[in-house]
Amino acid sequence: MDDIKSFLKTHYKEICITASVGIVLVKVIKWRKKRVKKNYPPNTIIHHQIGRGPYAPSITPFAVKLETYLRMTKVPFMNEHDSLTNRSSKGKLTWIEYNGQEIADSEFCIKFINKTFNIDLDKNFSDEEIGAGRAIQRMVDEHLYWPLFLIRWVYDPRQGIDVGKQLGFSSWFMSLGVFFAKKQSYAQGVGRHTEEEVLQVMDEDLQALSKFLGKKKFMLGEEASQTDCAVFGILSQIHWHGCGGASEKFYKKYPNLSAYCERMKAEFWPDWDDCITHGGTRKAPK
Ligand SMILES: N[C@@H](CCC(=O)N[C@@H](CS)C(=O)NCC(=O)O)C(=O)O
Repeated sequence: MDDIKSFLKTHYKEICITASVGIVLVKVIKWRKKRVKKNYPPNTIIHHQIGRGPYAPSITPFAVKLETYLRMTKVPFMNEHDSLTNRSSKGKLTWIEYNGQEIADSEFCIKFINKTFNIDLDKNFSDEEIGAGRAIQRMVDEHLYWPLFLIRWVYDPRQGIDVGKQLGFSSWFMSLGVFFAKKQSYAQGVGRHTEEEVLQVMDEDLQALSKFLGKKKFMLGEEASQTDCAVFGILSQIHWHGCGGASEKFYKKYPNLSAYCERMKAEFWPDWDDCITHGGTRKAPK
């Protein structure tokens, strides 16, 4: 008995967290089971995303990336703002559905769109440019995302857009979010660095983007490409959603990135003001 008591005493934090996670998981599983599949218009991409953001169309870089691609390619699509609870088969937030077929992960979605609608935005670029574009996409999606994630969830969660407030999390739920954010970023690897090191690698990625962009209109040249969607998705979070003091401080050093964001917005989001909640003061009509 004493053993049990001392175990409970020393592990009460882990027990509480495990129990809370269990309750949340059971609720989500039950909810997903109850979910009724909706009928959508045929031959239309249904973009499941989490709802509009306060100053950019989403607080998720991957949703901004994918919707920018849908706009760039002009394929028929509609948004369904439900993916906070209705996640992809891979458990992530932005995904698409087409004539009942579900596709998860923004890059796989783009591949699917290209194949289905016979699109090749890369056709006017050289192999070297296409190769560089792929490397940049991987850098922003798979690396630069993580410092932003850590700033947003762990280092500075109340700064910038205050992610907990955006998602309607109570402070208890937010602590759970921070716990999982630490675990995820540790497993990915970037979360093993010190905060100073993380900010340093973030600055290096921004500098690389700025140097590569130089005076060009878009990442690969005068024409927009697939790469621009990933870059704009991530930069939109720094440019419009602040993400706390640290990222803004670095970002200010690269005015060509800032001008690039405004250019992407003007080119692909003429209805931007209808796609944001203006700091949460109103419902976005689109
Ligand atoms: N590789 C994925 C990444 C998507 C992703 O990481 N989304 C985040 C939101 S920004 C997410 O779903 N996080 C929730 C979670 O990991 O549980 C893609 O390109 O779609």
